[in-house]
Amino acid sequence: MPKIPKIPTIPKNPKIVVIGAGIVGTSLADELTERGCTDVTVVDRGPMFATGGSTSHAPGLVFQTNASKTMTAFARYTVEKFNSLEHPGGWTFNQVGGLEVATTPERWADLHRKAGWAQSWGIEGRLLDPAECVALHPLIERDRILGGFHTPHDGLAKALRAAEAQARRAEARGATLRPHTEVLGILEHGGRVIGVHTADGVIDADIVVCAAGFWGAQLARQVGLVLPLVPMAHQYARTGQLAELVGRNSEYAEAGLPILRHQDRDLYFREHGDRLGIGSYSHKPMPVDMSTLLADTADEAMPSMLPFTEEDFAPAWKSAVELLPALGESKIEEAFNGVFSFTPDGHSIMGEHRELSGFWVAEAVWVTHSAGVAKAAAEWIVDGTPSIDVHECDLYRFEDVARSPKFIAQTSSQAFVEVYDIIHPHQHRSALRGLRTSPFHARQVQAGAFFYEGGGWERPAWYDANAALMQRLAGEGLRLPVRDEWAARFWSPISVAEAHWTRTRVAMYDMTPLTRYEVAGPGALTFLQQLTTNNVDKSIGSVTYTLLLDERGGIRSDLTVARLARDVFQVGANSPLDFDWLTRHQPADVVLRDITGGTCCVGLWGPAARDVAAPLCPDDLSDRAFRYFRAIRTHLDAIPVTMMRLSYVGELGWEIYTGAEYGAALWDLLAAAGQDHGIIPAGRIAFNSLRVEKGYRSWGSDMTAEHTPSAAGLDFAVRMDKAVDFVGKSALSAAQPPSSMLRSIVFDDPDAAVLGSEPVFVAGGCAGYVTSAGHSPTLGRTIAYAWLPVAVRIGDVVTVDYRGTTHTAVVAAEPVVDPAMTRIKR
Ligand code: FAD
Ligand code: THG
Repeated sequence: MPKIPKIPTIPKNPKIVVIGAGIVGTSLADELTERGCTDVTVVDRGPMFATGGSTSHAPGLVFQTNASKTMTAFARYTVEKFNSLEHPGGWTFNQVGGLEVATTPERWADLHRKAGWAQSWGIEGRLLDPAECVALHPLIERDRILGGFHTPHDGLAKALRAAEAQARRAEARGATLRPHTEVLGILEHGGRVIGVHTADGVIDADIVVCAAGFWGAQLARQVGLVLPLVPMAHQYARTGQLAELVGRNSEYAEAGLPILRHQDRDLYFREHGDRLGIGSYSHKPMPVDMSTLLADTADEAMPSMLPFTEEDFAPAWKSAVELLPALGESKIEEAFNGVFSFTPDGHSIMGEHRELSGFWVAEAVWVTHSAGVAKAAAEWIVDGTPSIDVHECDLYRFEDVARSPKFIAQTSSQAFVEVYDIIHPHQHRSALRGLRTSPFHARQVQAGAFFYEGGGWERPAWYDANAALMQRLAGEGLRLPVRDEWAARFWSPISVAEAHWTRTRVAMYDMTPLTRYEVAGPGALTFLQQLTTNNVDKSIGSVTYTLLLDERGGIRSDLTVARLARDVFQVGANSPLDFDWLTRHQPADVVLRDITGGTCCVGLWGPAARDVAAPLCPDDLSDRAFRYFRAIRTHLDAIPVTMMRLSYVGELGWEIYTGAEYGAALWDLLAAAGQDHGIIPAGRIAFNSLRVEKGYRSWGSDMTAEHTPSAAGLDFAVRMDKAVDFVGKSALSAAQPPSSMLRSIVFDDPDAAVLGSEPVFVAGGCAGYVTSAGHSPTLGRTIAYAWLPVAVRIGDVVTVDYRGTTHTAVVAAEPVVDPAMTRIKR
């Protein structure tokens, strides 16, 4: 059997050129050389190490806690590493701790949420009352604050020393440092990078890593790569001497007070000896025009320092003085508008160019995450797979819709505005909406849909037209949960009625945004067999649930594979990352097409689904004729459709696919045929609750590449005995049993709500975290998935901290609903 084309392997000790000697490039040189890749050349257009890039004047505040587990892990590694670096000039990390204060009840509540993240991701921290905050940071005006969140292991990075220390260590292992060497072009041959062109000539390379900071987008564009980052100016100012600080800090230490955030006013603070540094995000976004940047900064020593715009700082200064009255005696002595990268989602950008082997990027990285990103990038380059899940930072996570200059500019500006805002997990962008709509959109608007946005798609969360069901179901004994104000945002109890209605009657769900591909050609079967864990070599009409693993055995995605003809498969996938992964492995005899656009899908589910569809269909839809996990091409009335008998909500019914041009007719047909059966349209919230109670995982939140199938409870989708070796199989064979597992937990309080990432405690200690949750209409309780140690047993009681409120929950046997599959197979 032919082997799948492996992602090209690199020579044993490849020649690597790293463009940029900022904190990212130097950290990368260190990580690469540590892994035995010693033929590394770091080039920078500037001097080393005050190159003039963002690193040269980053004040170096490192707050580790982030909504993202991965970003937090990157930060934690950076702290660990910088704490151990040695530089003749002095410290590289000053662990003064971090303090975030709240001046509004909303922020105070949000700090509880953040304290939860810290526990979930293993960062030490404690919520403090105002007096405790002032004890830690005596400059704070006690009466201004409601409390604070203190993280003793956060602190200040001395970014330039850290860069130099890492670069020198790399140099000692054989790396070459070339300051004053500007890369003018990337050289390629036959789809591979072969070097870089500089003013001083060519440097040969097997691998080129673009770590050029906010210049990276320009460089990448030369090789046809869109990097969604926007250079943005951000104000940083230093006061004159403050009497309160005189004598507090030695010249060596620079700072002793915790780094401080006043996020209600978009400000942060650190000490510089007896002065204070103030960073402000309170001004309007100031995207930088790269074409005039050099001219704009011609008088500056640093091309990433723009002249200070005092008027933009005025409100920040006022707010700063309110929080720290000692500032009133002082004034700003030095200030600038410094430039660094913002991305649409605030995450970094890393990965290898798909069309140019050997061209890698490590971009839009804060000092905070720099060593963590560099480590993961080095593992990726050297070993082929990073040891931690990096999908949130993957270069190929962006949908086409998100790659226009307009989208990138808008969303990155918005990311700047919101950098310190309290962001609800279901808060969706308001600009650039309506870009991708299913053919059902007009009907959904008519039915009063409240739309979420995902991948550019408008996705109904619930329909106001279903409001009347609430009363009706209340009459049948359905109890609607009462949510707290935070959990009730972007949510409606109508969704509970929709979910219940699906379990008792029938509903139609817009599944159009479900990513789907056609995989066709003589090599299609072998290709899918070699990339996925389950056996997809089954009869025409079979549908298989299967996993994509990486080489380390981590779950890259979960898919459904429908065999529509001998050599034609339809794959139901999760994100653009799946398309990227398939494309990278695609052999010449396979055609891969993303057919999401141009087609549409309705999920028709509920006990009455067959009664709705059967009269419309020339084929026999009985359980005997059309079995679970089978697919057919047929017609509903006059509309050509592909029907797949499967259901992410765990009910009888089908996913019904057709061309986009038939979409509106299909919707109307089902709505009319379902009228006598009480059919309703139902939204994402109901959809999610139903799949959680049914035990189905959502890739990206419940499990990621960090987890193996057995840990995620998905061993049933892995055929170790399959004739074909699949990617990740050998890693699974060698894998240790997992130490934690994904479990279902059911909350005692029917009104308890959790939204994800909350810490879970067993016997008083934090043991894991919530991934996703919903209100189970069947149990009348909130139900969630949580990663918990394997020792935790079914029936054990756990507690969950939700923004400072403790909820109790019980570990439940899975699936909580319909373990016998009697609902779905009837
Ligand atoms: P850079 O440091 O910009 O390095 C990129 C290098 O690439 C540059 O040296 C440049 O000369 C070189 N280069 C570019 N193009 C070429 C080319 N064609 N050929 C050769 N060389 C090239 N982060 C935090 O974590 N905490 C903070 O408190 C913080 N505060 C900040 C405050 C300010 C005012 C600013 C401006 C940034 C702040 N940041 C902070 C962000 C942080 O500084 C940056 O995200 C980080 O330094 C980026 O590192 P880098 O190595 O990617 O980029
Ligand atoms: N529909 C289709 N494709 C998809 C999804 C979908 N691909 C991506 C994502 N969703 C995959 N997730 C799941 C999760 C569970 C199931 C289907 C897709 C499912 N599981 C059965 C179970 O666990 O009992 C399958 C059992 C079996 O292997 O037979 O149905 O929503 N098209």
